Amino acid sequence: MGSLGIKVADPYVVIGQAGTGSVPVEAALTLAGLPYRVEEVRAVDFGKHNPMRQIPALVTPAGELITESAAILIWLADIHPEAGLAPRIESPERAQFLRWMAFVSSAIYALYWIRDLPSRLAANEAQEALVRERTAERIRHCWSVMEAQVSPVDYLLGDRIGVLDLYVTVLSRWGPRRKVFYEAAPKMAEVVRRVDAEPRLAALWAERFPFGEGWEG
Ligand SMILES: N[C@@H](CCC(=O)N[C@@H](CS)C(=O)NCC(=O)O)C(=O)O
Repeated sequence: MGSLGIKVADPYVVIGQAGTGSVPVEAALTLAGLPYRVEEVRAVDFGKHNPMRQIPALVTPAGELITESAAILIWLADIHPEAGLAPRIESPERAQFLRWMAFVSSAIYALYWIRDLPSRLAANEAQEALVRERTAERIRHCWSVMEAQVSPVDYLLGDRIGVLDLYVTVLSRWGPRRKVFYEAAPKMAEVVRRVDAEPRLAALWAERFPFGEGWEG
C-alpha cells in the first residue's frame, strides 16, 4: 500500500471535478493512454487530499501525492516521454515550455482563487463586481502578453499536441471565457479550437467539460 492507502498496482487517481483544473490532467492521461480513475470531490472535501484545499491532485501508481496543476502536467509528460506531450529536457523548445506552463499557473490560474469567490477579498457586492471586472481584464491582458510571445504551428510549441495546449485550452474556457480569449489571442485561438476538436478527447470533453449553449461567453 502507498502512503495514501492506494495499492501500488493501482492506476493513476485524479482528485478533481468536472469543469475544473483536473480536466487538463484527465486529458493528458487520456492522450497518453494511461489508465486512471477520477475521484470526484465536493468542495468541502478538497482538504482531504491537498492541504491547500484545492484540486487537482494526482496520486501516482506508487501512492505519491502531487498537487499543483502545472507540476502534475509537467511530471506526467516527463515520466511518460513516449506520449510526446512535452519537449524533452534537451529540446530547444524546453525553456519556452517551462516558461508558459509557469506563466499560465501563476499569472492566470492563481487569479481564480479570488475570481471564483470575490468575497475572499471584497467587502461588499460593489467591490465584488469590481474584482470580477478587474480580474477579467487582468486575465485578458495575460493572454494577450502570451499571444505576443508565442509562434504556434498547429499547437503552441510546434506540430504536436502537448500538456501546454491542454492547459491553455481548459483555462481559456473559464470566465471571462472564450470570446474574450479569441479577441485577445487570435493565434492561440486557432490552437485551442483544434484541441477542442481533437477526436481522442471528444468523449472526455463531453463528459467532463461539455460545450453547452453559450459556452464561449
Ligand atoms: N495552484 C493550484 C490552483 C488550483 C485551484 O485554484 N483549483 C480550484 C479549482 S479549479 C480550487 O480548488 N478552488 C478552491 C479554492 O481555491 O478554495 C493549481 O495550479 O493546481
